[in-house]
Amino acid sequence: MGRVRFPQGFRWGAATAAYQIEGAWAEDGKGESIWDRFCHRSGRIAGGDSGDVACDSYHRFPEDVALLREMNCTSYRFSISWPRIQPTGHGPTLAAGLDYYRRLVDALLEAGIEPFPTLYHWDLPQALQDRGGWPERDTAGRFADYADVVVRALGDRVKDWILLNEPSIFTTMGYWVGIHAPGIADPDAFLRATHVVNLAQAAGFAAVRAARSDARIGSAMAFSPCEPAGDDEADAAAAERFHRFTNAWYLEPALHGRYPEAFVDGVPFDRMGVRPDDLEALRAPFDFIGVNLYMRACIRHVPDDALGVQARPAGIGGSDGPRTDFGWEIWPRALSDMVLRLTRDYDRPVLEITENGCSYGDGPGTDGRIRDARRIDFHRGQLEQLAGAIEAGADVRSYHAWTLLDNFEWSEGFRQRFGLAHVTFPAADRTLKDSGHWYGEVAAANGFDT
Ligand code: IFM
Repeated sequence: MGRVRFPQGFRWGAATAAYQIEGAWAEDGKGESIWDRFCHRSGRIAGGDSGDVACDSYHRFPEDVALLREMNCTSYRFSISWPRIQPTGHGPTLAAGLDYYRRLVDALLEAGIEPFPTLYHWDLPQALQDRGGWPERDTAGRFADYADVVVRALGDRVKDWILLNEPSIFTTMGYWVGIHAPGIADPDAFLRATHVVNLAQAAGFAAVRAARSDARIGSAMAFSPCEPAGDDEADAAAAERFHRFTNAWYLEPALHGRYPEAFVDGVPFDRMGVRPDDLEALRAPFDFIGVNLYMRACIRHVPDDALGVQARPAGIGGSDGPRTDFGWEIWPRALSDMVLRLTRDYDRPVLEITENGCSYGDGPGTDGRIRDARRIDFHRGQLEQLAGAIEAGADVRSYHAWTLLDNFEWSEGFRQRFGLAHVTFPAADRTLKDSGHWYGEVAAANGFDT
């Protein structure tokens, strides 16, 4: 028997996002977000679900804090709903919205849990979408103003800030594939959105730094180590292009003021709307990189794509590992491979694991207990790999399981359950699963036996 250990002071946490758990979608003056609109009107969410009520965390957050405490968590990653603070995305702020997050933060601090908020986890105010959304340059400045308001209000109690959650995903799914809000499928709008989001990231970084010089600031990126799907050189080159296009597209601009060479015919600056002085304005010298990781990507060369990256995943992960109930391949090495690549490529940056988890539908047995052994196996496998990467030199400071509660899983509605705690919908009653109890033991012991 061996022991998987983590460094002293390593932070154990769980993650959530406002639209996925809060509910109260139109309460206390909150504005409409693109997700409110998309759920109410698009007809594209499984089961016709929406985040109108979700886990009702807007009213029941003390129960969330109690669960975190029961799991010995020392960190909680949650997100702040922009339209709860600025209903139309600019102008006057809502005292009730700021007050809600103040109460949440205070409850966390009182429980000995560090608040780790994300400023943008996909719920853009609909009014900003009506003015063009992320493809519109002005949105970058609006985001910086919003970041300034929030950090001035909460910065006396919150030290660590995540600017954006998974920019590659919300731009791709929202503006290119169109299955997430705002439901647009337009490659040119997508390309412009990627640049405006990078401008927003840098402007947001500067705003947070100006409001609190002692803040720790980063973004949470969706990472997947990219492997060639086949043996030929074309797939190998495509895998590297795809890595640059997904993993590095929001990192290279922030850390080096440049776009990576992801396109076969060069970066499409014109289509992206890049202006002469823009590249320098993209810099955001992060204090940490947030790592959201679920799977590896196995990439094929495709000569006929509309963007010019000429690379596409051959499936959801690879085809060798077992799958979660969502159909995602389980490949624990993906986490260590990615963490070690970031460690090599960016000169050993501070890394925070901001999301990692799996969807399984296990519900309560007749005795009420939720036996989700597969989730325990999943986290165990990932954590073994993570400990190995730390041993090999990576500077990883925390691990946040996705997610604290079963919640609204975007276009999948409530049918995918990623939580360490089971939630009944629509009653929103919470019960810790076996995995939650196990996670609490790991957090308390800062490791586990193998
Ligand atoms: O639920 C999402 C989360 O909002 C962003 N990262 C991936 C999770 C699982 O799909």
